[in-house]
Amino acid sequence: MKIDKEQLSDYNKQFQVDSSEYYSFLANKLSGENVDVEGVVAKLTDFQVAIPSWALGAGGTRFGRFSYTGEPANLSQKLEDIGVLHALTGSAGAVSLHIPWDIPQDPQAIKELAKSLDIKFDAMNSNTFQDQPDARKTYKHGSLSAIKEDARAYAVEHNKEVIKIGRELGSKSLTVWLADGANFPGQSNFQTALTQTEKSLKEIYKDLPQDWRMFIEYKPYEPNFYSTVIQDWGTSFTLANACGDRAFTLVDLGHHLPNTNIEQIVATLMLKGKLGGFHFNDSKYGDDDLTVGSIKPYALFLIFNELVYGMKNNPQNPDLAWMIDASHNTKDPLEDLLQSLDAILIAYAQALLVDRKALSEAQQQNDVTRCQEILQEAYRSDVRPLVQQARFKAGAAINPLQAYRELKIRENLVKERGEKTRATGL
Ligand code: PSV
Ligand code: MN
Repeated sequence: MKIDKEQLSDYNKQFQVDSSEYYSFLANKLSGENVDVEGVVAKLTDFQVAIPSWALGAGGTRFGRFSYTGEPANLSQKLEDIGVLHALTGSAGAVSLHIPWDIPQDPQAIKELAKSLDIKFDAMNSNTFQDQPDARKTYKHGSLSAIKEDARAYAVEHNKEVIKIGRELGSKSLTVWLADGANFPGQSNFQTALTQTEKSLKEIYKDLPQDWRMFIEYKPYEPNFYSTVIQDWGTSFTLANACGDRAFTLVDLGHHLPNTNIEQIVATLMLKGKLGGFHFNDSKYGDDDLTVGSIKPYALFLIFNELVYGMKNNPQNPDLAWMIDASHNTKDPLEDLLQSLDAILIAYAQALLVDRKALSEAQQQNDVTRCQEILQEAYRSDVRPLVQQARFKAGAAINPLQAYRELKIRENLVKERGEKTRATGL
């Protein structure tokens, strides 16, 4: 299913007057405060977040999964779903493929389809956390860290294969997330596991094309519940440094123990020029993969505050690869992704409004109260007119979720695909 631009601009007409009055009011106020409003809107329009190929179907837990109706049954349909998100929001112009769940059978056709939908191929994700039905070696006792040499070599080969597939599509990065770890104390030797992991990552890195980057994702627990080999940003940072200039740490918001100061991690990594990728989601307890901004919007804002600061002040850090890494167990996956995209842009817009000069002055004077006021002033601003304006400029829907429902997109997808299709993924 494809949304045509004319259909959207007709649909937008009913909101245009309201939205521009609302926008003018805010724009006047902000201009009076020396905010470059058009600059902020341009940044919002440019911001593109990749949608992972596993997020278009319903998610589940180890206790089960309830499918959603009209789920995409193959990669082309997944791209079409991302095309719908991108047409509605103007900010989902990339896909992040997961191999082997979504190996393109006909790369050329997939490339053309993506191009027609204005979708780029962002980071490729390898998978050494599951055995495939035709697997020649098992990852039961680890992959890149495994004690058995043949399991490690098998996992390294898989990552090289993922790079190869990514090259054909025009991707420029590889994300490695390792599920490796231990369920019980004594099960593995921490130092050996880390040493093997570093060796394996270096092997993969050798195969990385010059214009590619490698992202090393960390996670404190799950699926292993006693220890994880790459448990935190420090471990990932050490490994990235050992690999070389094109290896970076990837921060997934759900991969922290409760109350971790993620914004400080972001600041440290950007200062060191080592933050490469970012996975958005939200959580109450652990790696819950909930809709972005649904539980801790202030934390999201504080994280964006550091990202915005880093993007402005840390030329040593590369442009980031943004991706939503959420799962939607009971909602329509596309509606959930629309809500996440909205929350991301809102937090970004709020962070762009922080009066950095005033903040720096207040910090110089140790005016703690004023520092807090400056951040909260930005956080408490209703920036939705700026986000709407950015979407309007991109020719997207002013209210994407409402448009999605009123244009009856899910109903049309069900008509096209049927009730019982099932998307690949966890
Ligand atoms: C692991 O929890 C993770 O965050 C990694 O990014 C995976 O690629 C993704 O979720 C899907 O399993
Ligand atoms: Mn992730």
